[in-house]
Amino acid sequence: MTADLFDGVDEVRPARETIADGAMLLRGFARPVQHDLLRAIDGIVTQSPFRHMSTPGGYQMSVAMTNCGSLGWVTDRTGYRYDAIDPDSGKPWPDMPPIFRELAGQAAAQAGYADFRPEACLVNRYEPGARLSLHQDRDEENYDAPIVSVSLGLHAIFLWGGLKRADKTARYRLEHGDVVVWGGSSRLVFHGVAPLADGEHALLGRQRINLTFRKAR
Ligand code: MD3
Ligand code: FE
Repeated sequence: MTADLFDGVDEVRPARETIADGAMLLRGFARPVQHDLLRAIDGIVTQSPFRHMSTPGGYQMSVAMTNCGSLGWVTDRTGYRYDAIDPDSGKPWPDMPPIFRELAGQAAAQAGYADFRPEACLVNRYEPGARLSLHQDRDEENYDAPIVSVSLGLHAIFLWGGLKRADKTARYRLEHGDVVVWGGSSRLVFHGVAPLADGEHALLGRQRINLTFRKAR
């Protein structure tokens, strides 16, 4: 076989990289639908704009958030929870766009999780300097389903720790179009995002948007 037999193969079969047991990085997996995703995000944000939520500890998050789907993740002074209602609009979160469902389902299937049907999609917006400190995702009722995340816009340095907060962290650069499926023994690993470096992305400008798909119940 010659090298040129592989030319173009990456276009249809994205590179996969295993980050840890159960955690698979699909580089560029979302690129073919990038414009559809951005259009869908615009629609969501028109109904439920990005906002900086407060934590139970009284801090305002540097990451701005909104949601779509039948449940959305929210935090306020009383705690973290999934809620069917956007507390700002008083209305249900925007429907999950079909392109979101399809992308999340196909990514999960690539990583070996058939029939992933998330009802919650958290949309995180990072501007330069915004960060997410080390945490576990534990607000879901069961941890059997994976979480699928989609990175768009400026790259982020993703911090990947262990099952204890003090475990040392590895760093991964997540770029525009990268999709990660987090399941199995990776589901409860501590993780975070380092302060976003300034930059200018051709499609998104000075921001990074991350979609996080979850089965909450
Ligand atoms: C690993 N978001 O919303 S996505 C979050 O880039 C969150 O906005 C980050 O962590 C972001 O909770 C990271 C990657 C991610 C999401 C959930 C995970 C990694 C995960 C759950 C378990 C293990
Ligand atoms: Fe998280």
